[in-house]
Parts: sequence; C-alpha cells; structure tokens
Amino acid sequence: MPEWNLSIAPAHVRVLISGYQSWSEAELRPLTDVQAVPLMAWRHEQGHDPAFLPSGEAGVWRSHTVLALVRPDGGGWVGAAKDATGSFIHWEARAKGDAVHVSATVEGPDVELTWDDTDDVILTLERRAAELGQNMHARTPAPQRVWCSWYSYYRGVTLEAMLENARLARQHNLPFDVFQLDDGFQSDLGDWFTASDHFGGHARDLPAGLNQLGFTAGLWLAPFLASPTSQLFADHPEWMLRGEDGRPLSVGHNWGGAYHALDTTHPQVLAWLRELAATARSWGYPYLKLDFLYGAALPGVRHDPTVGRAQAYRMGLQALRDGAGEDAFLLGCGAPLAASVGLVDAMRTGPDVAPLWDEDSRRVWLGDATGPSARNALHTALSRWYQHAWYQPDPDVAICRRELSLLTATERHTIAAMLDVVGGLRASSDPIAMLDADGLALLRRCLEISGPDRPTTLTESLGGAVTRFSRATFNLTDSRVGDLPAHGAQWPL
Ligand code: 9PG
Repeated sequence: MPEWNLSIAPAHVRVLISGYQSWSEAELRPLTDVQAVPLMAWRHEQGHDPAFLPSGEAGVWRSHTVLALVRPDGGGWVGAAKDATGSFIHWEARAKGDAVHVSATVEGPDVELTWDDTDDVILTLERRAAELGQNMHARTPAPQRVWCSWYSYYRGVTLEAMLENARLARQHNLPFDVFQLDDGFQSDLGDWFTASDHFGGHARDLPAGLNQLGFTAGLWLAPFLASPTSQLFADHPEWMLRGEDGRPLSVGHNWGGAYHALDTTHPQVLAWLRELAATARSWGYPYLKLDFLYGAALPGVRHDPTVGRAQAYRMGLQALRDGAGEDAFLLGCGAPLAASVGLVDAMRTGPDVAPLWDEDSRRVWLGDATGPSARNALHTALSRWYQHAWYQPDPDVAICRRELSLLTATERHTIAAMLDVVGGLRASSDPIAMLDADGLALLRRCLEISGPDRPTTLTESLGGAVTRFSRATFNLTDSRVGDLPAHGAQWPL
C-alpha cells in the first residue's frame, strides 16, 4: 500500500475529495473537519461505496480515484490513478499530530498511481484527470440540451405530458435537443418492456411524436436492478447478486422498499443487458439515461468469483454500450464515476436537484448530503469541475419555474450560474406551461452552451465546496458574505 508522510500541520491543510458515485459528496474542506457518513446503513450502499465509506471522523478524509491536499499558498499534493478500468482506487488523508499521513489502496488489478507535490493544485489535478481520461478513451460528445420528465412529473409521468411539453417547447422555440422520459413508464423495476397502468401508452409509442417535433427521444432505465415483485426476478432469481447465504441480496431503499441487483458476471445477464439496450434503441431511443448503475458494483457473491467489483461493473456497462450501439448517447447516473469513463458520454456528477435549497434534517442531523436538494447538487457538481475530462458532466436540471417550488429567485439564478460554470449537459424539467416570461428567459439562458470554467482558488470556500470560479462566485453558506446573499452567486445573467 503506497503511503506518504507530509510534514505540515493539519490545521493548515484543505482537502478536496470526490465520493464514489454520482450522488456521493465531493467537498473542499479543512482537513481537521469531520467527514460525514450517513447514520442510516441503507444509505451506505445507495449513496456511497459500502466497502470504502466516508470516515465519519475528524481529520480523516476518504476519496475515490483522486485526492488533493491544498496548502495556504495554493500549492499542495495531488494523488491520482492512471487508469480505473477494472479497479477502484481508495485514497485516505489522516491528520496525525503535526503531520498528514496519506495512503492509497487499489481494489482490483494493480494500476499505476501518481503523487505530485505541486505549486498549483488546480492545474495539476486538471492534468492528472485529463491523463486518466485519455488513458480510458473518454468520449467527447457534443453538449446535449435535455428536457427530462422527472423533476415535475416524477413517477406520474404520462405519454401525453411528454408530447404536450415537446409541443410547447417547439412553439416557444426552446433549443432542446432531447426529450427524455424518466422513471414511471414501466410496469415494474426490471420489467422495462411492459407499460405502467398510468402512463397511457407504451414507451415505444413516444419517439415518433417527439421526432416529428424535431427532438431526439431519450429513455431512463435502471438496468442493473430488479424489484422483488418483478417478472424479471420471478423468471431469473439466479441472475441476482447474492449474499454469503446464497440468497439474492436485498439492497437500497426506493420505490417503496428494497430491491435486487443483477450479477453482471453471469453470461445470461450480459446477454439480457445487450438485448435491453438494443430494444430501447429499436423503439427509437438513441439517448439512454442509465440510472442506479452502482447496483452492479455492490459487494456480494458473484457467478464468476474471479471477477472483481469494478470489473463486474464495467462488463455490465460494456454490454449496455454494445446493445445500444457505438453512436448511442449514454448518460450514467448513480454510477461509480471513474470506472465508467470511455463507456458513457455523460455522467451525473452530483445528487439530484430539488425544488428546494436544502434539507437540514437529513444533511446535518443524519449526516447524509446525498439526498435531493439544490444545495447538495451544486456543492458536489462544482467540486468535480475537473471531471469534464472524463465525460460530459451533468450537474442535473435547472429549475426556472416559480410554481411548485420553494426556491427563491436568488437560488434559481445560482443554479443557472452553476450550469454555466460546470459547462456540461444542460437539462430542465419544468412543465413549459408553468413558465412565465422571466422563467422562459432564465431557461433560455440555462440552455446556452458554454465550456467548463476553472476555479481561481482552492484556499478558500464559501460553504465547503469549490466556490470561486473565473466566471462566478458562489455563496453556499446560509449567511450573506459581503455583496453575496446567502445561497447567491455573483454571475452576470
Ligand atoms: C428516478 C430518479 C431520477 C433522478 C435520478 C434518480 O439515493 N437515492 O435514494 C436516490 C433515489 C433516486 C434518485 C437519486 C438518489 O434519483 O438521479 O434523476 O432519474 O432516479 O427514479
């Protein structure tokens, strides 16, 4: 296990970490702070890597794939991996008296790690991230502007609501590329080919109407999951990831209960995944949002015990890519980040946005900042700015509506600024009919493509994240700082 001892007082060091998967926190914090870990055990497998959790301790910070330590002069140390195709790379920084101790472990086949002592942490981290991207043949698609059904219709989405929003978007000449149907069209988790009762049709009935209006059709799938009530599980219990007792593991908690994960080392599972992606493609969906992907990488007993977790994950994702086709656009979500590079076009780089700023009770009292809120989404997506070298970052949707939302005008503006700074995929979920003139103007601004911005400093932060960029400054704290209101951004509209 590579280790480094740095003779620097921990009180002078900031740490920049990136959590395991899309929804896990990324942060820029004083090293002496506590790295929060959720109190509820089921959040460990749904928001983090249960095999390498956040420490829960003061002065101990864990990070996946990359780690940076920042000195007061802006220099510091950057740890990174050259490749993450079949391995998970775990970094830990630990305050020890007057020194900082760093260690790295590789789960899976050995990979080359890099450790830089640098006078410019920002640049060094960007260079090392770019190197990993090149080594893993990161995909560099054109930026997509996406309307997604989730954040206003949630599971109640209907075929007619999709078409109605697409018609209105066309009438208003809104520059969307993709209309993406999210969770709710399917009869059960795993039963993707049969429609839910409320959807009012079948997913295959939608693309033609969207195409006529000039939009590409997108579809959400959670391809590595199966609900205990699904036909998929009833037909193929042997396809599931198992516990030591030989029984299918029950993991996570969503859709009203726990669910199972597919064992992607099983050849029949890989064949099914190829067929699933190819079928969605044949229905007219060249854009797929592949969600809850962490399921294939959970610890468990696999059909082929010689295959590690990261490798098993990659095999499952490769099967989806093979089925969808080389030219399909794949957006990963709830996904181990670095292990996806080269197979996905875009990746969610933070928790879900919600039409509210923060949920203190869950974040502060339960130690869980992986839940849906504007604050959590901003905090994490901004702190992963360098990952544009790995995939097109998707920091989640803008919210421009005033109705059905607790966000203030300041907070809506801050989300828009974040989308500009991250410079990746643009998405919105607002029912178009709900947008007044101001809402439409803000949405148009949010859909303006820009390249990724760079931080100006990592030695200070307004709220525990990377908050100072060349094009905008963010105040993620709950108090005014100078001219910047709480939750505000200095960013010219
Ligand atoms: C559909 C949604 C949307 C959304 C995704 C994902 O940790 N969790 O419990 C958790 C549940 C749902 C969730 C994210 C995290 O949302 O990010 O865009 O597609 O699924 O069900």
